Amino acid sequence: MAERTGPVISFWGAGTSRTLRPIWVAEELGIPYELMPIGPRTGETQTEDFTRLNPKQKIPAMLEGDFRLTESLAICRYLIASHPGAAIYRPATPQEAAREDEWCCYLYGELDETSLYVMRRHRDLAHIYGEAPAAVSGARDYAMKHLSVVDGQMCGRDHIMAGGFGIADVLLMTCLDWAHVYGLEIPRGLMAYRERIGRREAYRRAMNVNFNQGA
Ligand SMILES: N[C@@H](CCC(=O)N[C@@H](CS)C(=O)NCC(=O)O)C(=O)O
Repeated sequence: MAERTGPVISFWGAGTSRTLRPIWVAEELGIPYELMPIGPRTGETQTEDFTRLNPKQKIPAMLEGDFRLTESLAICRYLIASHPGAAIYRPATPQEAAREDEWCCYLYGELDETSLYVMRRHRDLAHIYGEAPAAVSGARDYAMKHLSVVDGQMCGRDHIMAGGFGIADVLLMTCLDWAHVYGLEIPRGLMAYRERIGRREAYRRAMNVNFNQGA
């Protein structure tokens, strides 16, 4: 039987911190993929075809065969679980898995959704979700508080998990980039972390694909 060489995984969505995550993990793991670079708030998430793929009308989304998956974190987890290999950190014990999960829940819940996305909703997307200056400034303060907590917890480490670069770093880095774009002052230790992680080849390739839609 002829071996299948082309991409069997398709991603939808480009141009945001959330869409960068699966693209970056695929680049880290060397997984071939094709990208439908539909953007947020362009109307492309509202089409009938896309709504069939993701009734939430959100990006990113993934399709592999007839397996549909949404949620940036879930897609990254799936890519790592379904492509064994050493290229990315994988917890070896229940305790390590729990620690990594703790970080992912924390970063996703407190930085991504509760801080940065609140700022996006009530400032950039105020025409849809309503103007709420107090919510935006509260979210900004909240982000600053948790960036400082993360900085303290990291203690200058190269990666979140002692075992190496992993999914929690993907979440942290994409939140730091987002915070930077929003003009938040990132603590010095996290700035150094951001510079180090930003030198990863796979990150650079993914940034290029996600933001420039280049090869
Ligand atoms: N929890 C979701 C959030 C996805 C999300 O809100 N995506 C935004 C763009 S970052 C979106 O698709 N918004 C709808 C639209 O732009 O039409 C994830 O992490 O994947």
